[in-house]
Amino acid sequence: MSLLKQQTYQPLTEAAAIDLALSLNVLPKNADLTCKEIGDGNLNLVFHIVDKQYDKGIIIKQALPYAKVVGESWPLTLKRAKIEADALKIFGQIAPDFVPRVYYTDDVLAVTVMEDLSHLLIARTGFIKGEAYPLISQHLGEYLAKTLFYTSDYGLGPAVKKERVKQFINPELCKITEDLIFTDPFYDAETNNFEAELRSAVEKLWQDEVLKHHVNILKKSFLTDAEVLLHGDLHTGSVFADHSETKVIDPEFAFYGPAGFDIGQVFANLLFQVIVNDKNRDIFIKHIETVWNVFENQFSHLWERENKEPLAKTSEFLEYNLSKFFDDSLGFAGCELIRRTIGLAHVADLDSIENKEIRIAAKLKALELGKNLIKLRKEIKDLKEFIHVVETVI
Ligand code: SR1
Ligand code: MG
Repeated sequence: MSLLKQQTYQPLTEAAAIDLALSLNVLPKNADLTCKEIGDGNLNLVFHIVDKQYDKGIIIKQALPYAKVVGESWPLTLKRAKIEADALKIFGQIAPDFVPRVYYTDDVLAVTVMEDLSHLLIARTGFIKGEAYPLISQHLGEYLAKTLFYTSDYGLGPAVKKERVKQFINPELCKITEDLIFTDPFYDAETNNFEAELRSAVEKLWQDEVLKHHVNILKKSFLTDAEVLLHGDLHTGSVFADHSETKVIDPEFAFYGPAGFDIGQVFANLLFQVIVNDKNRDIFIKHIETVWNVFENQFSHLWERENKEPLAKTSEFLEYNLSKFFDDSLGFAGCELIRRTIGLAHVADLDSIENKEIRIAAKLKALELGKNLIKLRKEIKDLKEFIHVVETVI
């Protein structure tokens, strides 16, 4: 039976992914297709299907009913495929240059068929290989300004926004973030994973009551501040790039939350390169500055020209919002730095450093910087002071 008519979920094989591709009419009818499962993320299967003759491809992404990174003992909702497809469509309308096109979705198979981006590289992988992608920060700043403005009360109007909040209720994926970013790294949880050499620094974090109070405040913001439709997992493994293009993928963690969360994840994942990449350190500091400057400029422009709330257009209220986003983003960046260093899901920027002494030194810096950003976020008034705090640690 054709996969399209199946009423039940089944994980695809490479052969089944080819059958599905052929039945969708998104590739030429007589296509000679090859397929490879290339998923290297924590959660899903990703099939890359290529038409050898015309050198054209598509991606079929399928959610598994469990978290691949842990195994079948960690069940996970298939509904995240619909959340991801819906978010890709919305972000694709708002910022088409930076989002892959979606060709087909199937909620039963938990499948999204989308544009092949294999001419690009995952940004984290490129960074580790020494690439710096000159336009990535300009593009991410623009992506953030557009997606965070046009999904807010001020870009959508409160009634439509409330419908969206309902559409993107995403409790299981939010729980992963609540646990892995805001809870587990701050006590002796089983999910944590770190080298013995880090233990004394980690135990200091666990005993730091002031730090944990700040993390509680940030977690409360994540739980309750339904400001904008977030990507929800905007690290550099969710970005494809080359010297001229940037595409943001994988919004399965999308939900209505605080705008600073997406910005903070971008900051933190660029900061890993500031910490480890001696050669390109200044370029990555510049990238961080550019993300914020482009975001601030373009968000302000949209706020002033497209605001649906006439009384909200004042420069004081814009400033109030930008200042909240900035403070929040530093705190969320701090939590991301810490959880990627000692929590369940690490980053290759740190873990791929072969020399143990250098790796441990880099991880200690990530922990120190994370802690400082969380505690000092409200005292850090602008980009200059932010970069100063970064430079005192590295
Ligand atoms: C069990 S999922 C672990 C991590 O992978 C995803 O990409 C998110 O970052 C999540 O926290
Ligand atoms: Mg992902």
